[in-house]
Amino acid sequence: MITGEKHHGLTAEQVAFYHENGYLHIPGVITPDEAAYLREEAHALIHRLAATRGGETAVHAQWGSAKLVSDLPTTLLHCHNAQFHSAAFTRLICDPRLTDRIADLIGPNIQLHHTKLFIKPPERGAPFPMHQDYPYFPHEKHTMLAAIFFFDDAPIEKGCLLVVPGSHRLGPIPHEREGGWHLPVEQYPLDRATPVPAQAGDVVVFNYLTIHGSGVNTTQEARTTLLVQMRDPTDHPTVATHLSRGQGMMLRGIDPEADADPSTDSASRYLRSLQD
Ligand SMILES: O=C(O)CCC(=O)C(=O)O
Repeated sequence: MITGEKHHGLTAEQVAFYHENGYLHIPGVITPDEAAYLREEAHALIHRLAATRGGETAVHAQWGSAKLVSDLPTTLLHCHNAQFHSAAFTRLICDPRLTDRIADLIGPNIQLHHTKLFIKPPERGAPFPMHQDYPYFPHEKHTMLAAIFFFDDAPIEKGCLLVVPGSHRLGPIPHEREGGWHLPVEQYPLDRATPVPAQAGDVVVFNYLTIHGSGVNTTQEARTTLLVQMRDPTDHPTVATHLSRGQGMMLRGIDPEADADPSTDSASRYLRSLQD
């Protein structure tokens, strides 16, 4: 049933934890059965893409800087904006069990920036060096956050998310660009960050200023996730970068600026005004 009513929410403690620490682990957002279904859908999609595009390397997305934090020959399988490939992901990113909770963090109107499906393969799933997401797509008000859905369990040894609690309060920090925006690996080693192990069906949310990364998957099972990057629609980009198909789709509430100018979404409108 489609309704504007709010059915899900975070506790006052969860909201305070997010604002204090810059991240939040929300257990059981979807059921284990749903997570298992989406896991199959994710693996089928990656196999389809690899077959269509001429092999697994066509869906490899490991950052060049991953080799700075691991000597293993690691790989990462990836699909950008998975909702354009399977309606299961479209339904997921609009699901009020996600969006009602995100509304408690950034307000009632939630706009999609992009999604990323990641599979860290068994024994060699690639790490992410510590970084903020800010340099990839800077915005004015810093409402931007990521919610990672876990479709299978992600204990520490599977390369779970790692965070530096409270680091969002530092604001934007200079990054190294080579091999993907990342922080100096000697200064921000993975083993000094706080692990956020998760179970199938959980969601971990973090602000784009929160320093985060993840380790190598050394287990016998793949780690399968969908990262959903979202913002308040009135939080505009400050640089014309990282635009992608589907950006600006409303996941919850309204886009007050689109109501005033229906020709395009708020991000494109703002970028057009920068170029004028
Ligand atoms: O999925 C992960 O382990 C981390 C992903 C990440 O840091 C990113 O995409 O910026």
